[in-house]
Amino acid sequence: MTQLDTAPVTGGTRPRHHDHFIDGDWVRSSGEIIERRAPATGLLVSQVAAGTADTVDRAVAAARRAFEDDRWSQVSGFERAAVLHRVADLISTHAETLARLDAEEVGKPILVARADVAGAAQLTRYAAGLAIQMQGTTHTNNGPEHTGLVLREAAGVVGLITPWNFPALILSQKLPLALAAGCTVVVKPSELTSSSAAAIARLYAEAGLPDGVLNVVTGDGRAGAALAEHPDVDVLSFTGSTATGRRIIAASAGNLKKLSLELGGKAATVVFPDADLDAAAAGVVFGGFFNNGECCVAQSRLLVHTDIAEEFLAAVRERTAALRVGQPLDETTDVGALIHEAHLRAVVGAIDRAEEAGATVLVGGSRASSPQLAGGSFLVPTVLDGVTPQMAAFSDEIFGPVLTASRFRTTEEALALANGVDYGLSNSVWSRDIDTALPFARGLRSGSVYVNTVIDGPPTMPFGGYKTSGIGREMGQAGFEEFTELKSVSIRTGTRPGRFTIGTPPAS
Ligand code: TXE
Repeated sequence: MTQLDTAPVTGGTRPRHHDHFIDGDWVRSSGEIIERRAPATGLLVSQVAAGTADTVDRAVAAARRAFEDDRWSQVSGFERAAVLHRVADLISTHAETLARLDAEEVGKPILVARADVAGAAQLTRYAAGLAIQMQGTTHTNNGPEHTGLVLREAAGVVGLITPWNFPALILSQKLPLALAAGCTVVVKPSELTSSSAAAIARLYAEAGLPDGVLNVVTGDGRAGAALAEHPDVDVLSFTGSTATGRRIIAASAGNLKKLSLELGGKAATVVFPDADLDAAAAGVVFGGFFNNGECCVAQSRLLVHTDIAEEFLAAVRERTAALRVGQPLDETTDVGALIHEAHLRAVVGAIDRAEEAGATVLVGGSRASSPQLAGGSFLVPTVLDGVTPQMAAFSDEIFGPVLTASRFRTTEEALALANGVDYGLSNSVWSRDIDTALPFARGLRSGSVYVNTVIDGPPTMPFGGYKTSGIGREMGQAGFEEFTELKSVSIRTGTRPGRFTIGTPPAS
């Protein structure tokens, strides 16, 4: 069975080292090394090779060779599904190891990391089903002598660039679906959290994925940029910041590659007076602080009706104050360490600026003071009240454990506030009245809406953004189709010659 390199999660003192995975081989690089320190302890936990444009070239060439012979794109969907099912089994077998790698490198609570890995296995199994279901359409609407076939085909070589907040999960929102379609892949994981991607690549190899079908180039934005601009990459799927998404659009212009971009968010969670207020308070706190708030679907803007604002905010404050900030690998931790010290400073800066602009801190607002957490980038979960649309905290993604609170009087005002930001990834609404909740959900300009629930839904539902939250969809049939092309084949039978009048020799 594949041994995954887990030190020092398992107590070792040697940092993990990850090389590039190209054409079935682990390629040791003699160049620059990027070090990763665990954000909770400052301990050096892993080192990755910094991929260059040359490394990306080699990986793309391997993926192209693998795409063009018969080892993957031309095998049956049933064979591809069998490999993906084996990968799903292996992810489940190694679930605890994968979860610990992500918890350590991201700083996220182990309970969240375990749920991520379970999600990764489920997505891989879902993708196996898609491999079998891959199908096009037939068109018999153009007369008896014409038959149209629309073939759904693998799009080619796919580049996947993933972020640090859900390393195993976001990789699995993309990779198995691309493979299910018959594509070959080059992955560039975040330089901050490469270990689970390297481990998952080993599991794909153990499951029998042919060499060259999956390649992993580690490294930072330089490797990502090389992949985004590579002329032989057909599709690029990216999750990360809107700023980097814009750079990727520009970089991809050379060969007009197909893009799928899942970018930032600034979700509103709207609470009406008739909501189940207990459930709503629990949902608001979960939505705001899940995964340390480092989450594109963080429900980071609470909009609460004035009639219940005082009572509801008191409940939210109480629940927030009860969250346990702690070491990521501690089973009782609700909120772990932020991704790195610079990010913690940026989040504290956003809180300070909101206060200067007139917001008040209901709870939290500073880094955790406990001596056990002194070595890491821990922030006390924070609720800011009195946040207005004029403040940056209302519209800018903070990406940390910070919930802003604003009030509304009418449904129209709530909808305008919810939609009044550039992002449109997700929102949520809490009301027991279907006549309130459903029209409100329909009025929201976002790719996902949660009604009386939060950050919820199976992998069969597409996920992606309106407005600056992105282009395209992940998961669901729509996510699968991002990795395919359609080919229309027109077939004519019967009296063909009579149809073509241009170039017909004159009758003599
Ligand atoms: O993201 P980047 P960062 C948001 C969040 C966070 C901010 C910055 O607000 O605070 O982004 O995080 C690769 N061409 N999100 O700096 O830079 C990079 O190596 C191609 C939201 O980590 O977008 C990494 O693999 N690739 C988000 C990936 O892009 C490039 C999740 C993401 O990095 C590149 C993470 C370039 N020019 C952060 N530059 C979400 N949607 O959930 C960097 N990369």
